[in-house]
Amino acid sequence: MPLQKDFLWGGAVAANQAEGAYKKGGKGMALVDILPSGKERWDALFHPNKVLETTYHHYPSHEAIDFYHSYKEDIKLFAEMGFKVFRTSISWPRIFPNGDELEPNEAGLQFYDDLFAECQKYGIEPLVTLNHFDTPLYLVTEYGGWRNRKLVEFYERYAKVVFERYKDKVKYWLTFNEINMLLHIPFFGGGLIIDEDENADQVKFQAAHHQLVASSLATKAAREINGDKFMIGCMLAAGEIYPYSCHPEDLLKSVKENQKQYFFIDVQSRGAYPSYTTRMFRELNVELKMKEGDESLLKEYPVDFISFSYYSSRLTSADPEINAGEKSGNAFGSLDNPHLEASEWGWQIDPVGLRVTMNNLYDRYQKPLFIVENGLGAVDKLENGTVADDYRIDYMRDHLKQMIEAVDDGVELLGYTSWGCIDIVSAGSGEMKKRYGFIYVDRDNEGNGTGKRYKKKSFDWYKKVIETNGTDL
Ligand code: P53
Repeated sequence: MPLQKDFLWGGAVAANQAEGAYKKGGKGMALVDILPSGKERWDALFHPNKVLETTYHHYPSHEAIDFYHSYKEDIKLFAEMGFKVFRTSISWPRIFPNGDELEPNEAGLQFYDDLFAECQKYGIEPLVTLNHFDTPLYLVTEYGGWRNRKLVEFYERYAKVVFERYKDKVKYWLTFNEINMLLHIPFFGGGLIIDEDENADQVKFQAAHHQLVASSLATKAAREINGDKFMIGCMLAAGEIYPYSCHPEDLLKSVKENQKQYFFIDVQSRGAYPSYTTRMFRELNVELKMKEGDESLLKEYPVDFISFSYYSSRLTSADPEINAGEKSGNAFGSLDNPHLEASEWGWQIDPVGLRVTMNNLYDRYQKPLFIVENGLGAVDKLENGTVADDYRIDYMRDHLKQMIEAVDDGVELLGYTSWGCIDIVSAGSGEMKKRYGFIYVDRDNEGNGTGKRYKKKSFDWYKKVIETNGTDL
C-alpha cells in the first residue's frame, strides 16, 4: 500500500547540535553548553556535578555547524531534496536567557521568525521541539532543574510566548524531546544533578511528573491560542525491548522494561497514570508529590499525535548474570542480539524492529504516529567533493521498507524526518565524526574546518525517494 499523498518527508536537527552562536543575540547558556566532546562527554553526562567545576578544551555546541548564520543556504538544500517538513527545536535560552524572566528576548524570537519564514518560502512545514536537551543552565544551577516544580511555570510561559508568536508559521509542535531520556541521562533530559545518597528514582519520576504537567499545560495553551489548528505531539526514544529468550521470565522482564518507557507516553496520550505505576513506584520507593488539579489537567489535555525516534531495538534478560553483559555505549543498555549487526558506534541495526515498534505504538495509542528521528551515524570520507555513503542509503532503504510495511499493517503515519539531515554535533558523543547527514559539513571533532557543505550520494537518493513518495527506494 502506498503512503498517503501528503506524507511529510523531511529531516531533523536540534538547535543545540546545529546552531552554534551560543551567545549571539542575547542567548543565555543552556545545560548542553557546558558539555565537552568525546569520552569526556559521556563521563560528564553521568557526573554533572563535576562538569560545573571543570573547564574543557572544546565545547561543541558553542559553534556547532553555525546553522544560526547558514540556515538560508542549508534550507535551500533541503528544499532541493524536496523536503515537505523540517524538524528543529527552539533554543529555550534564546527566548528566555536565564529561564525565569517575565519578558522574552526579542532578538531570539526574531531569529526563529526568520528561520520559519525561510521554510515557508519553500513550502516546508516546520516541526518544532520546545525542549531538546537544552534547559537554561541557570534553571539547573539556581533551581535544581526539573526536580523543582517552578520549572513548570517557566516552561509554560515560554510555550505561550512561542505559540503566540509563531501561530501563523508553525503547526506541528513537540513538547519534550525523548521524554523518557530523563530516566537514562537525567542531566540531559531534566537538568538533574542527583546526589549519591538520594533515591535517584524518586528524583527522576518527580521531575518526570513536572514535565508531564508542563506538557499538558503547553497543550492547554496551544488550544487557547490556536484552537485545533496546532498539532501537539509527545516524543519517545523508542525501540522495542525484546526478551533474550522464549523463557517466560525473560518475556515478563521485557514487558516490564517496555512499560517503563511507555509510561511517559501512556500519561501524555491516554491522560492518566497507568495502573502498573502503583506497583512500580512502590517497588522503587517512589512517592510522587502531585498538586490538586494535576490529574484532571493530564486527563483534559493529552497529545494529538505520537512522535518517536528509532535507531535500534534492545534486548534484556531476567537472569542477572546474563544481563550483566549489557552494553551501555548507547544511552540504553542492551544485550547483544546475535541476529543483528551494529553500527560503528555499537548501535544494533534492526529495520524489522521499526515495524514492530510502530505496530505496538499504534495498537497502544490509536493516534497518528510521526517518525521524527532515524538514521545511521557513521564515519564519512569526503572524496572529490562528495561522500559515497552507500551504507547510509542501505540503512535507510531497509528502514523505509519496514515503515511502509507498517503502514500496510494499518498504522497511521504522518511523516518521516531522518535524523541529522545535515551533519551536526552528536548528542551522545559531542563528535562531528559521527555523521548522519545527506549533506557533509567540513568540520572536525575539534571544531576545525571550513564549514563548507557538500552533497553526499544519499542526497540524490533521498531526493528521488521523496519525489516518488517512497515507491522508488
Ligand atoms: P547521537 C542516545 C544518546 C543521546 C541522545 O544520537 C539520543 C540517543 C538515542 O536515542 O537521542 C537522540 O547524536 C536525540 C538526538 C541525537 C540522536 O538521538 O548520540 O534526540 O539529539 O543526536 C542521535 O548519535
